[in-house]
Amino acid sequence: MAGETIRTTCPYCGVGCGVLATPQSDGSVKIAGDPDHPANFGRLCSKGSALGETLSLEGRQLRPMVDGTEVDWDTALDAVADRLQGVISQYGPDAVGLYGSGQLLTEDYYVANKLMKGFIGTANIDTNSRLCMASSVAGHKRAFGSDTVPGCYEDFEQADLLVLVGSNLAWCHPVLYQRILAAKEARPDMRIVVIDPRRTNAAEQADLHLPIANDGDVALFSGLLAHLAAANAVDGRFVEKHTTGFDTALEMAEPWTIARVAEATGLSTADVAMFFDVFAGTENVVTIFSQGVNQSVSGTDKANAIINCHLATGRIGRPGMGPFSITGQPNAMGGREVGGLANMLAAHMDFDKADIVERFWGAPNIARKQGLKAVELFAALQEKKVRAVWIMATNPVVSMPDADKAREALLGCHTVIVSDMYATTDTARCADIFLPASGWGEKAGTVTNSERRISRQRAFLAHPGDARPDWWIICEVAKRLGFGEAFAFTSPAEIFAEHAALSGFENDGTRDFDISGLVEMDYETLAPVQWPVRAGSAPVSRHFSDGGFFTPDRRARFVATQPPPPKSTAPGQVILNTGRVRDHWHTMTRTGNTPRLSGHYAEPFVEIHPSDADHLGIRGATLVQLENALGRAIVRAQVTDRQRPGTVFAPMHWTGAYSSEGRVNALVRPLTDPVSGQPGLKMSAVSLYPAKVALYGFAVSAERPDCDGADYWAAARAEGGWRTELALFEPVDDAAALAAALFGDTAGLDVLSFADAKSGRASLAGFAGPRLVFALWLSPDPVLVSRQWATAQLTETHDMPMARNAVLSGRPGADRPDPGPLVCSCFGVGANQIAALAASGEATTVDAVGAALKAGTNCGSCRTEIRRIIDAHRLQAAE
Ligand SMILES: Nc1nc2c(c(=O)[nH]1)N[C@H]1C(S)=C(S)[C@@H](COP(=O)(O)OP(=O)(O)OC[C@H]3O[C@@H](n4cnc5c(=O)[nH]c(N)nc54)[C@H](O)[C@@H]3O)O[C@H]1N2
Ligand SMILES: Nc1nc2c(c(=O)[nH]1)N[C@H]1C(S)=C(S)[C@@H](COP(=O)(O)OP(=O)(O)OC[C@H]3O[C@@H](n4cnc5c(=O)[nH]c(N)nc54)[C@H](O)[C@@H]3O)O[C@H]1N2
Ligand code: SF4
Ligand SMILES: [Mo]
Repeated sequence: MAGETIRTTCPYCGVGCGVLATPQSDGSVKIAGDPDHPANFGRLCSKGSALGETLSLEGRQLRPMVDGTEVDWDTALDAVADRLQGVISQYGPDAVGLYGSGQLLTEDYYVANKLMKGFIGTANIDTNSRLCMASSVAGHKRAFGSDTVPGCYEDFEQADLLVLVGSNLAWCHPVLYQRILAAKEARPDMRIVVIDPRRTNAAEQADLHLPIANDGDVALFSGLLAHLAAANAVDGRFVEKHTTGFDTALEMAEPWTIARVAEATGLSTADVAMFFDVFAGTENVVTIFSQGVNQSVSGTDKANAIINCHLATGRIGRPGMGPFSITGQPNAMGGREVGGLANMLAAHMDFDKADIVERFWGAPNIARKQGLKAVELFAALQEKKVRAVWIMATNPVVSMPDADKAREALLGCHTVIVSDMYATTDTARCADIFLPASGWGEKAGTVTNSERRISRQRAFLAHPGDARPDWWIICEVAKRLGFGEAFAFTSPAEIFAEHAALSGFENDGTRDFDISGLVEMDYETLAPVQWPVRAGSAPVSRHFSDGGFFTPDRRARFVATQPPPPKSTAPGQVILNTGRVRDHWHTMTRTGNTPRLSGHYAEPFVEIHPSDADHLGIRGATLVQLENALGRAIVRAQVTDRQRPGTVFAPMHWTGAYSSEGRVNALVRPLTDPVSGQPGLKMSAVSLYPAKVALYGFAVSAERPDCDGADYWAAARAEGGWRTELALFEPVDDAAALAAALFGDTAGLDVLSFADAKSGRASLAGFAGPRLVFALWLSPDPVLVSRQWATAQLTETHDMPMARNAVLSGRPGADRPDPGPLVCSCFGVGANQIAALAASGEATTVDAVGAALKAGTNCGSCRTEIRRIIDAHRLQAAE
């Protein structure tokens, strides 16, 4: 039966878009952007639009498991409590740890923190936000005395200059990027500067791209501070009245002349000067920063070097201006509010406020000192200082630096408890106890987005099987540990009310985070609201325009920053930079289930500048081995001048579930920022070698192939089945035997085969009636078959011998042209289709392409790629 439309919030990025979910009578769920939500006003990106396709129960583990056996909840919860209690009794509370996630809802997070820091009595609870936001948090606290994002999204639209530092907003916060592009279209004078070593999709639309050398940011913003002073752009009144430390910071910055900055950043003096001039000369400036800032061993200094420039010019907290740390996960901000980080307590209180929290909770065992931060926690697991760990809503075997070591630490640990929806994640495979969590659509609570806006997530599906929300699981364990009274919550609403009350408890305006005005509200109908919401006052959108910082003297602090010494790599090594692609979410546990989101990039890859590729003997589309002392990975080479020479880029997404050796974090060093403890995930030295491949393969199949026998594989969902890249390091003589190993017994199928001894190419295709069951193409060189076309054959009918032969030969017939690599995932439009339109002159603008093919007309995330294709044709035509 079709259900009513439920207003909820997207579970992916920190934009926090409102979503309308309407269950349909056929069991599917219709997804649309919520036109009334102030984050997105109806827009959704490719990931948000495809949410309906991630709700299938396929692959879900719906019963608890203890030591590999399915059990009921009582047994599982007793086992968790017994094992934790056993470790605590023998080794003390600091021998247990909890590793959580910015994807927990505020209510889950609140009880997790309360249990650990107030009742078990250890601050060993940290989260994947340590890998994500910790340097921004530390930078905010150093400058403002509190972890406060001063502005709001509207500022992006009102700014005359937007500076994106280490942020690929076009792919990682697509709806905000679309809002910015729309504002720029309305006000073409608006300028966008992108500071990123790679020419990203965000950089492609910018007025100025500064391809900065990795970790050149502190030098750049130190130089900018010196320039602002020299150019008389400093707001003397603001600095005098609301800040301290300006002179020392300036003194440290002054040696950073444009020439020295250029040298340290690898930028031209002209580009540096242009950036400094436009920054100095524009009052309405917003600087958005993300993981190119945070994920660095100088991350906190980068954040402060940026904030210094905004404090110096007084451009903070007023419309259209301010430093803006953009959050990654849907509830990265909520996690900071409840104290999910090991160095914070709760409700933005530090450990010096432990008495307040102790009183409020009636806590028997309040933690009074910081706990272990993520990287330290995994080191402590390895050293057996921590003997039991509970991992919730994160996949550290993929996402932690030195990921092989993280796995080893878990495998050697006495008790590993994992709460997830899927028991097949690389991390859940290390669990002694698996707890089946309810997922998006099944659970209810709140999330806080990048602009401090709290929105409800609401359930529109029943809990499947035994799956339960995290808050419930945590409270049940707390009861079994003897803390029943403090965890007697029966709903997320009750938890939220307590969280809101704590934020106002003994606050009196001394702490930024105060939502005491929400204690009495109706949780069910709560509309999106920005904090603070103090009891009796209106919500506040912007902070600090008139000082009022949360330091003891209410003044902001300039932080004198010193750029890190230049990094050198050993001869033959390059710097490995890592990050995200448009359509995948982290370790792909959800986006990997949808054909629509698996087509844009279907394989782990590394982007290499042509000069490095030449030098290293690496050809595009071949396989490359990345290696260093920590580990190795094998991925596809993409040769592109969008890279800086000397650095390569690989996505963080691929896991052991989707590839043989695509987990790049096996190579990422666990070095951390000294202030925030955040690891520098974007800068590891690696060596690159061409992989010694004897035979490349590509396959499409109705069922997932068994790739155990392949030396390299990467499998991706496709409409109608799977598409799989393969490679073998030794030659194979019997292609039919290989096909049987991959696809099972082929008896019963009509199998066509082709082999050419001279070229070494071979192919096989198996049909059941008109349906293609599998096709396999083999070649000593990378297989030259159009992936989009080949994949589409899984859903075509093949009655005619000609159609079957076309499959075998891997060549599209005239009746079924090759659409080319996927560009628009919403409407399945490929690059060749767009190029053909551009070449024919029928469409010369992105909108015209949209009118003809619909591409780019839903979420808009692919519009920059469409533009690139059109521009390439313009250039060709002009040549
Ligand atoms: N599609 C998609 N969107 C997502 C996510 C996802 O998994 N997929 N994840 C979400 C999460 S949790 C997060 S944290 C955000 C991350 O959002 P972003 O931070 O925008 O994404 P990243 O790709 O990790 O890194 C951003 C850029 O930093 C650049 N960079 C690397 N080193 C440096 C440096 O030293 N200086 C400068 N200036 N730049 C550098 C990289 O080249 C990269 O282009 O995305 C969120 N949104
Ligand atoms: N090299 C490199 N490494 C990185 C990064 C990088 O840029 N480069 N980025 C870092 C950053 S910013 C981040 S945020 C991390 C992300 O890394 P992870 O947090 O490890 O990645 P996810 O795939 O989002 O993991 C979330 C897990 O929680 C499960 N899950 C989803 N919803 C729920 C729920 O409600 N309850 C429970 N119990 N489980 C749930 C999902 O199935 C999934 O297994 O990666 C970090 N690692
Ligand atoms: S931008 Fe996309 S992923 Fe982020 S919240 Fe909005 S719809 Fe979700
Ligand atoms: Mo993140």
